[in-house]
Amino acid sequence: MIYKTLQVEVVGRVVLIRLNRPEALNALNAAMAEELARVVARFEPDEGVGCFVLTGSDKAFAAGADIKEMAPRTFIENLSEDYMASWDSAARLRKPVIAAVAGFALGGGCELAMQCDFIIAADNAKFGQPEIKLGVIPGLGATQRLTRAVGKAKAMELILSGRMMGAEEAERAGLVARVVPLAKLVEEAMKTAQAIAGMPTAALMSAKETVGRAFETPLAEGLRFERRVFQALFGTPDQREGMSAFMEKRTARFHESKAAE
Ligand code: DAK
Repeated sequence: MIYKTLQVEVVGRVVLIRLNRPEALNALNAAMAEELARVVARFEPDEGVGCFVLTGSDKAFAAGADIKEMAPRTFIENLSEDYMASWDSAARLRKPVIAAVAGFALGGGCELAMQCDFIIAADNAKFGQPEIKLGVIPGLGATQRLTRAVGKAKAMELILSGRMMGAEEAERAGLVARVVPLAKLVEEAMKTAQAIAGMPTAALMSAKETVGRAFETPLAEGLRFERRVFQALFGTPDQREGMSAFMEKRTARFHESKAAE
């Protein structure tokens, strides 16, 4: 498939998606939302795919929603078209997705990274929610996801001031899983993604869904859900294979002949 705003590459069991609008620092526009949705629809059901990596360029993961496209919009248009609602492809992925962030991740760009399961950041990454400077507020999840990730004090400070924070601060605050040198960002993210993609698919998808429940349910309900999913995984061949391999002191064979075409 040919994409105008993305570059897509399948490496082993990992789909590497690069946002590719260098002229606008990867600002998120309608065409990109539509193409990302197509990539997800194409690869998510593929048994040969175990993990996704979403990245940008060395200068920008994404500098936010496309301000030039957004500026003339009216309230009625936003309401009737449910503006930006189609930017939920990464959040809807049921297989793991890693954001590999270098440079600017601002506004909708930071929110897109937060839709992923975790963020690996280059040492030059800068995260921020500058919408306040444009007379609006975050609209793609930051008031909720950033607050859950870094706590109320830091989320309020970032959203109310529009200040950017660097990679080290973002890691200390819990927004970022790991910081790596810029030159190694994609290599490290791909290495992590290949390791994840080698795990048994049903367990991966179950683990992702169950951790996600921690943000949506009371503790007792989340623990009950976790226990039921744990119990159910004993109905999968991968549980037999994983535990047998351990006892036989050999490497488990989970995905033979299932690499994405
Ligand atoms: N949109 C469009 N073009 C952008 C852009 C953006 N967000 N960011 C950068 N560009 C363009 C610049 O206009 C420039 O284009 P030319 O002028 O060369 O044609 C080119 O990219 C290079 O940018 P700069 O020359 O500005 O580069 P610098 O290195 O000097 O500065 C910067 C980099 C990232 C600090 C600066 O570009 C900047 O401040 N960019 C805007 C950052 C920003 O405010 N982002 C937040 C956007 S608001 C919603 C959900 C979500 C959203 C909205 C609604 N609903 C559910 C309703 C999301 C909103 C946002 O993200």
